[in-house]
Amino acid sequence: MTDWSRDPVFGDVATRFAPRGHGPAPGWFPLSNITARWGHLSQAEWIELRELDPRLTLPGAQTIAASVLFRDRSLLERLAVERAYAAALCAADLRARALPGSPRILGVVNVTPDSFSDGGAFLDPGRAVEHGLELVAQGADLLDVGGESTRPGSAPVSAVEELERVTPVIRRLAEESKVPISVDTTKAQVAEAALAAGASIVNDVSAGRFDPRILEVTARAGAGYVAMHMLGTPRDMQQDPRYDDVVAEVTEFLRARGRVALEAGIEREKLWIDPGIGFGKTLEHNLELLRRLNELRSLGLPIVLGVSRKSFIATVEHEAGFERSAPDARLGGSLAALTVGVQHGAEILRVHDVREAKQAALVARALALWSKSTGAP
Ligand code: HH2
Repeated sequence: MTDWSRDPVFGDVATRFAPRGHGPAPGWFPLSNITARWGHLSQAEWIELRELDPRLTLPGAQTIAASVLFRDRSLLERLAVERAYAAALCAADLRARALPGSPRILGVVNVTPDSFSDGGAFLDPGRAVEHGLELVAQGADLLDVGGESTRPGSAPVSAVEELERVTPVIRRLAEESKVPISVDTTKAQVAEAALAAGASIVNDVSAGRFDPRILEVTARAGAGYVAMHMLGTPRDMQQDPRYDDVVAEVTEFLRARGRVALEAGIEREKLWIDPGIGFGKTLEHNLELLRRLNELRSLGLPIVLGVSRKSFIATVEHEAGFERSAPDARLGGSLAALTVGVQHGAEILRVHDVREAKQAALVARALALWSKSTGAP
C-alpha cells in the first residue's frame, strides 16, 4: 500500500487531513489502492469515494485534482477536510500515473579549454559551430552552449571572457540551424549577450543563486530557464556532500528556486528543473536521485537530466574492481543511466553523444509505454 504521508507534495496534506477515526495512518485510505487508470475506476472505488464525501463526483474530483496538481495547491486549504484529502490523493495518483512527453535531446557544445569531458576540443568558434551542426544532424532537439566549465574544482572565468567564447558560436548556430539554443551560464551579463545573439533558453546550474539578476534578464527576454540543483559552488561542492534525504532536499530546493524564478517573471511554461547529477553528490546520492527521479515530477515542471559521461559512472566501475574509464569512454554507463532517467520521468536529456542517446531514449520510452499499455508496473 502506498504511504501517502511520505509523498513529497501531498504528504503533509494527507497527514493533516486524514479523516479521524478511520485508522492510524493516512496510508490506510482505499484510494491509495486504486489500480485502474484514472477515469477507469471501478464502481466500488467510486462508491468508496462518494461515501467519503457525497459531494465528490468524478468530474468534480478530476477538476480539483488537476488544479491542485498543476496550479493551486493552496486550494486544498479551502476545501472540506475529506474533500481535500481525497483531492490530494487523486492528484498524487494522477501525477504518478501520467507519462511525461517524448524525451528531447539537448546536445552539449562546450566552448571551453577545461570541460571534464571534451575540454579544448571546441574552443575554436568554427569548430564549435561545426560540432553543434553535427549534433543537430545526429538528432539533437536543442543545443546547450557553455563557455565556463563547472566540473568540481574548476576555476571561474570572467563574464567578458565567457561571453566572448559563447556569443559568436550562438550567433552562427542560430543562423545556421533551426533548433532552440540554450546558454549554459550562471552570469546575467553572459545570459543577456547570449539571448541577444539568438539563444532562447538560459541553463543556470546555480538556479539564480550566484547572480540573481540572471532571472530578470531571462524574464525580460521571455526566454526559457533551467533551474538546477547544486550543493554550494563548483569549487567546494564535492567536499563531503551530506543530505538527510537527498531527493526530498533537492525537490524542496527546486520548489523554492522555481518560485523565485516565477516571482522574477519567468513564465511557468518555460521553466524546467534539473536535479544536478554530480553537483555536490556522492555516488549513493546520484543513484538515489535516479531511482526516485519521478518524485521531482510532483513539482509539475519538465525534468532536465545530465548524466552523460559523468564521473559517477567511473566510480561505479572503480567500486566493482575495474579501472575508471576516461570521460569519452563512458557511453555505456551514460546510456544505462539515461534509460533509468527516462523511465522515471526525465524529459530533456543533456548529452554529449547525441545519436546514441536519442536511440536509447526512444527505446526507454517505448518500454515505458509498453509497460503502461500492458498494465505492468
Ligand atoms: N552538467 C554539466 C554542465 N551543465 N547543466 C544542466 N542543466 N545539467 C547538468 O547536469 C549539467 C549542466 C557538466 O557537464 P559538461 O558541460 O560536459 O562539463 P563542464 O561543466 O566541465 O563544462
